[in-house]
Amino acid sequence: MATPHKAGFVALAGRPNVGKSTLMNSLLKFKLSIVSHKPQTTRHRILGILEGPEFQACFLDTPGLIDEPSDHLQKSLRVESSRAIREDADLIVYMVDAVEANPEKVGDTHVRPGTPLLLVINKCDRDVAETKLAAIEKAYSAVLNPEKVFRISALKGQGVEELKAEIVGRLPESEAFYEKGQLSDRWERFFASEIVREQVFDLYHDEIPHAVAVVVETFREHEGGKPDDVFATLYVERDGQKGIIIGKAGKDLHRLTERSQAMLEAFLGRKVNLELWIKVRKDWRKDPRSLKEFGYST
Ligand SMILES: Nc1nc2c(ncn2[C@@H]2O[C@H](COP(=O)(O)OP(=O)(O)OP(=O)(O)O)[C@@H](O)[C@H]2O)c(=O)[nH]1
Ligand SMILES: [Mg+2]
Repeated sequence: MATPHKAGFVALAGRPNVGKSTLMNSLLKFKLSIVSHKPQTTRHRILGILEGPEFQACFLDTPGLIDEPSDHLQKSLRVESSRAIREDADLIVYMVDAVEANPEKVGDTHVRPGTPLLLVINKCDRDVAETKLAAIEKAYSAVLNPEKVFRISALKGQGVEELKAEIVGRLPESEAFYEKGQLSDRWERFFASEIVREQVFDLYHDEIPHAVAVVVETFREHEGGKPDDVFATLYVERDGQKGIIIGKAGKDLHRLTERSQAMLEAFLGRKVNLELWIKVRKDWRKDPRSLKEFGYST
């Protein structure tokens, strides 16, 4: 008898910066989700599909969970995460940062009982004492009651194959949810805006990356080898931020455009002509209408 097909949704949950997006990319062996060393990089639930002939694991990368949202954007991020974790997931992979986690202060994990959960202690390539790892495992297990605990390095790929096998083994029997061969439910336009945002996280400091929203206005493909046109607007909250992004004689904006274009070309596997425009939308993070316009759920 043929093995029944398995499929399900696997939410990657945890505080900001623990390595959720890095793990999803490592599982997919493809850089789908943007990563930075600054917290609150991911702003949407991002679907990444891993499949084999007999399974389809639909990973949901989520914005890092924060306790007290301070503006509408952060509220929107929390809604996205909660929905993925509490409503969509057949399995939760809850990630903890081995270096940053404080086993004495687990706090609210935002996870409600009822969905099977794997506890993943990430960044184990860093120098962390065994006593600390054991304390993290104990403290988080007491709150989350995991089916199993993994110690991994998403960055180095250590332990990722074992985790993947466990996840696939736990998928419920089901038909595929998405057409086979599909990698995500978002399109090139979305990933183009994310790639620009990743470069903003990389090149600018302090509040700037958090104050930028990227909207792709035009994505025009051309026949006959002419590069695709990608025109995007970067919204910032204040005039001063616009000046910082542009830099002296436009130098910084030029560097941002150049780097984003190279990354986008690598992602798409074809040439693009990227143009970026900067506009001020005062305090957009506090304005539900702007959030909606920029593609955030409200
Ligand atoms: N040393 C080490 N660094 C890691 C590991 N996994 C992720 N990182 C780094 O941790 C930082 C955060 O990684 P992300 O994948 O963006 O974290 P995230 O949980 O998606 O963060 P948010 O989207 O802000 O919630 C990046 O600088 C990663 O390179 C790991 O296993 N080891
Ligand atoms: Mg992320």
